[in-house]
Amino acid sequence: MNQPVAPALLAAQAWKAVGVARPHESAELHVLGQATYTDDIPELQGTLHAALGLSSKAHARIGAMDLAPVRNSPGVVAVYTAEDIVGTNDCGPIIHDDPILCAGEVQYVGQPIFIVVADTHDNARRAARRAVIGYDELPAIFTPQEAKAANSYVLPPMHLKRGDYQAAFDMAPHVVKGQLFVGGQEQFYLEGQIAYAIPKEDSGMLVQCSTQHPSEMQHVVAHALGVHSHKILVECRRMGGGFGGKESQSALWAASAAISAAKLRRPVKLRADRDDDMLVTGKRHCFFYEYEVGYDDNGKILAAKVDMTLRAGFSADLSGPVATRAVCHFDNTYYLSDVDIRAGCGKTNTQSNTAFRGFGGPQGAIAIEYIVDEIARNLGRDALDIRRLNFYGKTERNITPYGQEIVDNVIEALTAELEQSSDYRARRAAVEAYNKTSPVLKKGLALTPLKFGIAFNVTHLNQAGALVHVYVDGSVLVNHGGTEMGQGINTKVLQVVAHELGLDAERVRATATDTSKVANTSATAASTGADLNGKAAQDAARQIRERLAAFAVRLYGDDDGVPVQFFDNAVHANGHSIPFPELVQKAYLARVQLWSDGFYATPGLHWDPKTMNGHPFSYYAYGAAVSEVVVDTLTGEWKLLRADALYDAGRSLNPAIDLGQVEGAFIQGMGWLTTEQLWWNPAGKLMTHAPSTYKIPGVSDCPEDFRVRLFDNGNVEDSIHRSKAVGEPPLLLPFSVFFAIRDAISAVGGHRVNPPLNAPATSEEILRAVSAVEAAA
Ligand code: MTE
Ligand code: LUZ
Ligand code: MOS
Repeated sequence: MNQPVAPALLAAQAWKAVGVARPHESAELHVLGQATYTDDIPELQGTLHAALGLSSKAHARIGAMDLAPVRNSPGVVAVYTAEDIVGTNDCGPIIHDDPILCAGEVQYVGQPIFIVVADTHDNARRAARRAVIGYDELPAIFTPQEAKAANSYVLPPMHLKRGDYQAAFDMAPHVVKGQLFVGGQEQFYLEGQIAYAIPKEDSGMLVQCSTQHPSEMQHVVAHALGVHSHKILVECRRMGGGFGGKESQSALWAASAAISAAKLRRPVKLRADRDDDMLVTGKRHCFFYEYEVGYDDNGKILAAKVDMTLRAGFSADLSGPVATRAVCHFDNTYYLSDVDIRAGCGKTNTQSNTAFRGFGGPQGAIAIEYIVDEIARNLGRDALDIRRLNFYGKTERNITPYGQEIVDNVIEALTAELEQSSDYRARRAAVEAYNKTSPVLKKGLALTPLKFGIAFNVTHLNQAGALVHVYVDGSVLVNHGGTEMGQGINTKVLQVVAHELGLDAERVRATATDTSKVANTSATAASTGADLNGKAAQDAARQIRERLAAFAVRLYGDDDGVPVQFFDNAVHANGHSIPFPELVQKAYLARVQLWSDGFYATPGLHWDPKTMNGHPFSYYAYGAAVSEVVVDTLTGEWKLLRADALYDAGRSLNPAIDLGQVEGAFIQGMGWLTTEQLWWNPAGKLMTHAPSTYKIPGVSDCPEDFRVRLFDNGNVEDSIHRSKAVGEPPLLLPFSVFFAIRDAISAVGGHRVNPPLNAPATSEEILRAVSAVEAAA
């Protein structure tokens, strides 16, 4: 017991493959243009190309349909409609209200009606335009407000309440009431939707697909073809971005390619052109809010009520879980004692909205931030002080409206650190001074916090599997259920495996996600990819390590209870250091199993969708950001001058990747709240269906002074190496940009009027708010 610590133990403790910044495993391939995306897979001889024929009406009964001109177009091989689908004509992920090909009644402009297969991509697209379709038009609903007025929902509305809202509201000395509209957002993955279906023997099908959810694609394709899942193999090496848009909505493309390939017994590729992709697929849900909040003289919230209506589009898709996440993020970092939160998934004749980074969380939280911002202005106080006053406590005021106790609250410390490092108070004074002498250009400053619950809010999805193979030469291959979309999951998972086996990360390789390797996987979503698959891969690697350790003891003897150590590419047992490949070689000859599967299910989760109560999240991630903008109040143009962001990635598995995720999410969220505007014409056609009219942030929109840091904080939960998820939560950081713009506008009226600013805060919207403030001041 009082022996000195064995040197091998000390060295083992110092060695690590996780928690170190290293490049993305495909970084070099990305830069060289050698990373293979689905469209880069060499095409097989006889490959055909499909395109979809789309509805030109928002809501109509299909009348006479003449597809002869399509069939007679150059290069066309086949045309398929709903009647040609052998199995189930459905690609809805939860509820079966989502036809692959529409029959009878079209529900939005852009809805697929038929598939045309031709010799080339171009011929297929040209042919698809030649259909002559008669429509009997029906009344259409487009906005969430219209849906609400018409009581038109894709799912029953949700309601979460705690305490006695009405009594608390009636007693409150002050109130704010209002409405807010926050627009949707196109995922704008750089690689569009694509699937390449290759028929195999005995009614089998291989589908190469850009998807966050290979298992779901497998199920949808199996159902559409009327075969069992074991006939279908779906593979995805990587996506050029998914951002939620390929969680469920890759299914239409996978199914259409597979239906065609099965009929023709030839490989069929379906690659969406950008305009078609944007016309057909769903986006982030826009939200319409009506709120009513009571507060005291200090700005403490006493009662809060919000009614949110989402634009679900024509079908349910993932709108239910999105709305649930919105309801569970309305509190953000604030304790709300007496609340009444409603959410309705408005049914509209538009694309079926779907997952997008944050998955309703950002939409839930921005409403309370808008309210807090108004309370502060009404009281003439700095919004940071009001935020702080309402923060969740650590030991009291720490139960969320849905009943989960918060045991990892660091928002106060994190905010204090950012307040200091960003020089918030001095800059507030400087902004005020600037605005006094600047009649046209107005500066604005805002600090906004975030809390984000980590886990799928559908409990059973919180599981993952992995396979680790150690080959006889000592090289290691890991395969897991997660998908790579640029976020670095493979890099993190291979670091975890390397760490477990004491190897440099270079010795471990990750391969394509493949439904024949790991079965029944969940979508790589809800930011849980590295959490779940990292744990599963660790489980697999650990089993191999244990077998190798037992084998090393057999060879070299026991070192009085000192465990065999794995580090520095070698195995250290009883004074011997054997290079890893050497021990592996010996183990193989001794017939030790050198591969293993691994599994993980997040413990402690439960959720009752009826009462909207339970413990839906494993833990919370936290963050905060400060943004400073200057707004030209005559033109509505603005610039982000400086942004400081602090994000709690726990014990980061890879700080380089995590910083990249925070920066990317910040800029993406800024685009959502400022420049990215989806616009449908009065007939319901989305007119912003290309980058020419839909403005995502460019490099020049990034702040020149951008200070992003990770907050040092180990996860209190036993997550993979005590890290925290990073994929989605930082999308809430640019709330600070939106509220800095609102602050600048408010300076026009001497901060006496709450600017009625909706999102996105485009130049037009900013000007509208400036005029409203001027009129009211
Ligand atoms: N980062 C990149 N580069 N590309 C993406 O498509 N998707 C985001 C986020 N970061 C995305 C991304 C979304 S929506 C999610 S849910 C997570 O990554 C999923 O990956 P993870 O769970 O492995 O973090
Ligand atoms: N829940 C969630 C989900 O919180 N995030 C998701 O991405 C998701 N996807 C499907 C079902 N539930
Ligand atoms: Mo991310 S929206 O959960 O795919």
